[in-house]
Amino acid sequence: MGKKVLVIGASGQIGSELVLTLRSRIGNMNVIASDLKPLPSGSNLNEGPFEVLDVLDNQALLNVVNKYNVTEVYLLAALLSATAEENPMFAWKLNMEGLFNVLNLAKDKIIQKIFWPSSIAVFGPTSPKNNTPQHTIMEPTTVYGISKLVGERWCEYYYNKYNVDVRSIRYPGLISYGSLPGGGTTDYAVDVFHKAKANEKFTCFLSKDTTLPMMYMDDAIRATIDLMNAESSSLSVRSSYNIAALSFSPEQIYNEIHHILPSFEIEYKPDFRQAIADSWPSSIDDEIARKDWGWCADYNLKELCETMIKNI
Ligand code: NAD
Ligand code: AKB
Repeated sequence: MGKKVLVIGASGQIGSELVLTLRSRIGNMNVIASDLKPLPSGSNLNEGPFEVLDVLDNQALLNVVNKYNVTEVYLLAALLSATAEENPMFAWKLNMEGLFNVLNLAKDKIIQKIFWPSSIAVFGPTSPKNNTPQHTIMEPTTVYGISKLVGERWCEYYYNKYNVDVRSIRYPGLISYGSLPGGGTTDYAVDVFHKAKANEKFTCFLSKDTTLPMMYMDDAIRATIDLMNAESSSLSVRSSYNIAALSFSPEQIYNEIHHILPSFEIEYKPDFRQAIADSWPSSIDDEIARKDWGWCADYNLKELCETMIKNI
């Protein structure tokens, strides 16, 4: 039986790009996209199967997995950092129960492999801020970060205890033009391009010198697929891998965009997301991902800005 992949949360910022890449590699019919929300007409996810699916509905999840003989699940449904702070109990429920529902499918040998993303949000104010190592102090102060850190611990537990082949990456803030981000603290770094292209002044919700780890979406998708294709024996981390590409502040990205669009203006009005950003690393050490499965980022800040401005 061939590979059949189910992507849960497929209409989001990552899913909408991941589904297209997976379909181009293994065929449209072998990648089942699913989301809580029905697809809008004309969506480019319409080229292959799509199911309306709530990951919290265990029976509905099992039905979809059985219907398509799914072998691998990419679980992307979650509340992100800013939205999670506004609804902590629901964020905990979605981020944890969704993960358990999928982990248990693998524990019961119904599926063979899982991808579940973690985040740089697993680190907190007591973690080293620069070149944050893979293994270090982790005391996250956001509900999102707590749910991701606990999720990582469960992934490792399921691997050790039940031999569940679950793989994970701690994504930094992801930047893409294909779809809008869904409620994170790094969203400003996508919004800024939309305002610049619309010739409007941008009000940034972080202060100008807040440096965070970021990555262009193509690099993140490639990392995800490379990790999923890596030999199991080469993976020394079964919680979640640090990966890094670049780090910049709002002022630095503004300067880069301003170079290309000289009339673009920005102002800074930090809100509650400033405290979240202040608790996160500025840069990440990804040595172990490089060594284990050959991870290496492609895009630098200049290429990222040029690509975003050209394509929005
Ligand atoms: P997103 O908010 O853009 O997309 C999430 C999707 O999940 C949405 O389409 C939403 O409709 C769907 N969804 C919500 N509840 C659902 C449910 N109960 N059942 C099924 N689908 C549901 O998020 P994203 O940016 O694509 O992030 C995907 C994953 O990657 C998340 O786990 C997130 O924490 C992680 N991550 C993202 C980033 C980033 O910068 N985008 C960085 C680090 C980690
Ligand atoms: C967020 O800002 O919540 C996400 C993330 C870094 O996890 N982009």
